[in-house]
Amino acid sequence: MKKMVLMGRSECGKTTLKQALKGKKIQYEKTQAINYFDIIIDTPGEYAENASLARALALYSYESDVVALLISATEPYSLYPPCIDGVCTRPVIGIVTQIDSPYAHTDQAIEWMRLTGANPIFPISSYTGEGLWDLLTYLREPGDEFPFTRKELETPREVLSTKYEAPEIGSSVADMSETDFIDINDRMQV
Ligand SMILES: Nc1nc2c(ncn2[C@@H]2O[C@H](COP(=O)(O)OP(=O)(O)OP(=O)(O)O)[C@@H](O)[C@H]2O)c(=O)[nH]1
Ligand SMILES: [Mg+2]
Repeated sequence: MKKMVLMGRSECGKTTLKQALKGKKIQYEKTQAINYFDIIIDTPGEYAENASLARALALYSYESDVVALLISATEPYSLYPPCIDGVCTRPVIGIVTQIDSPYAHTDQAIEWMRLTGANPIFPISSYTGEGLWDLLTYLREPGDEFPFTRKELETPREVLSTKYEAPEIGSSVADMSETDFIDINDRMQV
């Protein structure tokens, strides 16, 4: 599978997408640092929001095969300037997240993403699973076998916690290693 780095402002849904692509349940987890020991490199949104930290993102594009720019379909504006696909030496794809939200204006977000030069663009929902199979198929390399079927991937996830409905302090947090699916890394070669 192609190694992909996720970039985009805080709360656009990078970590949730990573959990959904790996077949896990959804549990809110603030990204504190870049995690690059994985087939999907997850970055904190602050790196995309702050000019000096953004330079670090450029370095992680070299660690990956594909750079994914994310924008939430609920965003009232776009963080990205036009034609930024040319600034890195990797293919740049666009991911429009949270298309299941009642506040989503997906067409507008796709248009903003198109202006960046990202291609192709995948509208997805990590909650419902919509669009995830197309994204995984894009990342697939010869010989890759997914540990779940399309139907399983597109089954709505159990959302254990969100940023706004966090578990109460003191209550136990679910063990994310206990999932219904096999982790995609179990069968993938990085
Ligand atoms: N409705 C809906 N909500 C989503 C979806 N994906 C993420 N969210 C919610 O959006 C909030 C932020 O998601 P995260 O995945 O933590 O966002 P992030 O981009 O990793 O944020 P940082 O780590 O701060 O950069 C959480 O409450 C998620 O549950 C989705 O597909 N649909
Ligand atoms: Mg995160």
